[in-house]
Amino acid sequence: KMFFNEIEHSFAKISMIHRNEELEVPVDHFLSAAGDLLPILDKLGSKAFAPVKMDINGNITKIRKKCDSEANSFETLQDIIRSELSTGTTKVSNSATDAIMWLKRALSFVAHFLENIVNGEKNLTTALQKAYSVTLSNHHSWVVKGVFALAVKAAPDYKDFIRALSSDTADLECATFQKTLHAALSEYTSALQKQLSNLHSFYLSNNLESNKLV
Ligand code: 6S8
Repeated sequence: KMFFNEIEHSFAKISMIHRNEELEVPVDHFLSAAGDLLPILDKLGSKAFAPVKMDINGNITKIRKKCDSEANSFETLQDIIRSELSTGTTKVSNSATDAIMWLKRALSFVAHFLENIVNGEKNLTTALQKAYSVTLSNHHSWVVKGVFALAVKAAPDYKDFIRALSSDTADLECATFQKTLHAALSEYTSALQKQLSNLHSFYLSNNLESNKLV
């Protein structure tokens, strides 16, 4: 394996599922792909990322629990939300609808960050700040914005980030390797963007997007 060392389940390999005329996001593969981001945060090594990891992991766990607790199995994330819509439980505390919304927001931040990298940004702080300002910052109070500002200071430099994505034997200076990594990152990011925008449309059309700040 030359790149994406830790990633077994890639967003790039997800096939969307047909429901009527629409495409929807498959539960299992999407949650596994989200979970595979967490070891990368570990590799980046900072304790500042622990709360971030817990947040993503917590939402994955909530969604999986919801699936395990129901007799009927949910194939798509939209299936889960439709089930909560039908029982009027989208707004109860710890609803799967809320967990999917926050996972979607976190991943949208990651996708914008990666898009900035794919477009040539080599300053990770800049890439993270730009991504934050168009995603999570819209849902954060000034207190959490302060937490973000602190966490961003623990961002690794570009080289360490690339190393964390790559296998131990990869030659990071090799042009062929760089091209391959760039292509893989680009494919990964656009697949993720597509799945998130599909989910986001579903939230908007069902009026499920909350505008409460945390
Ligand atoms: C709301 C909210 N969650 C929570 O209150 C806030 C948590 C902490 C936010 C700190 C933000 C700091 C980000 C710093 C990132 C720096 C990383 C650098 C890495 C290079 C919700 O929580 C619950 O989720 C929900 O379950 C429910 O309880 O109201 C609800 C109740 O509250 C958030 O705002 C989500 C925060 C998620 C941050 C995701 C960051 C991912 C970061 C980096 C990943 C980079 C990986 C590179 C991968 C490369 C792949 C190829």
